[in-house]
Amino acid sequence: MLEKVNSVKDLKKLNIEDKKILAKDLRKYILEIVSKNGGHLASNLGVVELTIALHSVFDVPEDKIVWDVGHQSYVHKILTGRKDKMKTLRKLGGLAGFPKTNESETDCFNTGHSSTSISVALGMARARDIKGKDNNVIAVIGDGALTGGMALEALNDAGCSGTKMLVILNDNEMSISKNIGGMNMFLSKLRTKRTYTKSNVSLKKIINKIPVVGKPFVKIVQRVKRSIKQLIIPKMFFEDIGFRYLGPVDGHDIAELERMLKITKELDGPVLLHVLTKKGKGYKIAEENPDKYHATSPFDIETGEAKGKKKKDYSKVFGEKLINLAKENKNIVAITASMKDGTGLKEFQKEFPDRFFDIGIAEQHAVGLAAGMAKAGLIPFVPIYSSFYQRAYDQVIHDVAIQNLPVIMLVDRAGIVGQDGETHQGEFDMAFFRLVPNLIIMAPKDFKELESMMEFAVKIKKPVVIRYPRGGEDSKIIFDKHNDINLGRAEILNKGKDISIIAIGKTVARAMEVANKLKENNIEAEVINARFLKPLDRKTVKKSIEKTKNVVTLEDGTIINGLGTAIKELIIDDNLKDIKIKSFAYPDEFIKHGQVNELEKIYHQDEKSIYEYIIKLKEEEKKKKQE
Ligand SMILES: Cc1ncc(C[n+]2csc(CCOP(=O)(O)OP(=O)(O)O)c2C)c(N)n1
Repeated sequence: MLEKVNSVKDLKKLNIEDKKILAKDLRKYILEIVSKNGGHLASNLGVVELTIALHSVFDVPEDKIVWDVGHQSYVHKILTGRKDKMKTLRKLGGLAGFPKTNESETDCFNTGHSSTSISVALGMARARDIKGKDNNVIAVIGDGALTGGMALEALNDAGCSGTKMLVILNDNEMSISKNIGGMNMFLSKLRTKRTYTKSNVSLKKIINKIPVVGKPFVKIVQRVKRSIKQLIIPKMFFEDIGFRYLGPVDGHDIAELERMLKITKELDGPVLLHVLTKKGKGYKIAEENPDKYHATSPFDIETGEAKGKKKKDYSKVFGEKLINLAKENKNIVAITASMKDGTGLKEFQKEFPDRFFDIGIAEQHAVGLAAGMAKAGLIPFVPIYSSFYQRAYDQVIHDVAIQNLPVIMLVDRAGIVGQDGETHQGEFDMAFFRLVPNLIIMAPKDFKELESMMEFAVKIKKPVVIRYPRGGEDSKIIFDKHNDINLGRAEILNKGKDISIIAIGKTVARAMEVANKLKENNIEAEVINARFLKPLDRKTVKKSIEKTKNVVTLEDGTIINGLGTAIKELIIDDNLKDIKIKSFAYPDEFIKHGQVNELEKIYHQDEKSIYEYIIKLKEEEKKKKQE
């Protein structure tokens, strides 16, 4: 059936039985693609019927469908003319793993971070009204994403707006792992009321068909039903805040979904349709382990086993070290914003369930909560991915830094992350944290140094940021010496007189690789592991620069306001003369998806580019001297 469907136009011609076959084909195709390219599997398998129904009832691009997070948009992509291109999913130059307006006019908004869809959809609906148009606007949001503050702020606004819009709550009881929190408790009460709304809606339709008395009568009946509903479902939250609530509806029943969606089209004001889906639906291995297959690297379809061996990564090292530290110090607690697997906290939760807090997709709250805990004598560790720390920026400044509270902020997936693309690249954290007073900002060169930095962070009793990349130690360089961590002190890893290579975090290993290669050309590079972006070890850096007069800085982040900027400031502030400096960092732009090593090459951050720059520099220097 999938062969026949190249667009939503083709889809709309199918009957329900054909659509059921199409759903099967779509699942098979998604499985085939994701097992090869990696990507978000379970969420997409869960929304196959919902996406078919949406595109059967609504008309994109006139109608606007805003996919929250956007990780579940694969079916949408396939049905909107990108079927064949799916083979390029998440690859360099290929389709993105999230909606992109420049990919298709049916992607009405770029997403990637959670909980944005209701705000955006409300904005589009208000714009529609002001412009006198009549298109539909739909936000598709998961129960996990609904735990995010932005989604709740938007519900609050939309509910009283009177604006016609549809929020589809795709409820699979899962965030990445099991969903948590008060909203989840509330939803679980609604989930059990399966039959209620079905009869409610059909009754309304029947009454509506009665001539003359129909419309006024239906209003009275609805009022009565609303009060009955209040009795059956205690505190009917959505209706209380101004939404018309419909559901729950079986999210794998295409006919029922289409029927309900058609009804929502006829209703004015904000409507919430509660859809129950199963994460991983149709692929048993993912149904049984929806968290594991939420996002996956390439795997074998038969066994579900990952292709290629999973190497130890920084998140795991962090999680293991935290357990050790917590055994010695009862004040240590851990907070995650719905990412316990990704950030390496799964085992910590098992070991210290009372000192572990999964607080939903709520990065702002995570940092605010940590600040309160720190003020009251605890030592909170808060690992959040770099790009999601953007959410908690004010909390870091206002709740943590101003009060100089000992919150330990682990910036996971810092730097270029690869295939998730521009919304997920972690290139900005050094830039935005560096300008915050009181923060101590570090990045380890390897696993061992991460452990030492964590120990140091516990001792120093100040706000600390430790950033580390996605993945593990991916260099041939093995550091055998590990100096103690001292506040604001860098370490010199290689002495040299010809050029200073100052690096931080994962780029330190690259600096050593380059230095080793330069040795073969009789160029002696001094390699400095900065360790601290803030406070910078001005003394060590200055001494080296004054000696070599040539500086290269390396960092896995944006060119603006990172290590390179800090060194340039030092050169100017301290009036160092005749210095040549080149900063290797990412340009002032959003970095698209692709493998990390591919992107490093494109942006000239790889070993070869750095090596060649230095060789050229030294050749030019030589020429000048000879002249
Ligand atoms: C601000 C932010 N924090 C964390 C994430 C990582 N993340 C991606 S999907 C997801 C879970 C979403 O759950 P839900 O909305 O229920 O969708 P499902 O995958 O269950 O369909 C999380 C935590 C994110 N994308 N954005």
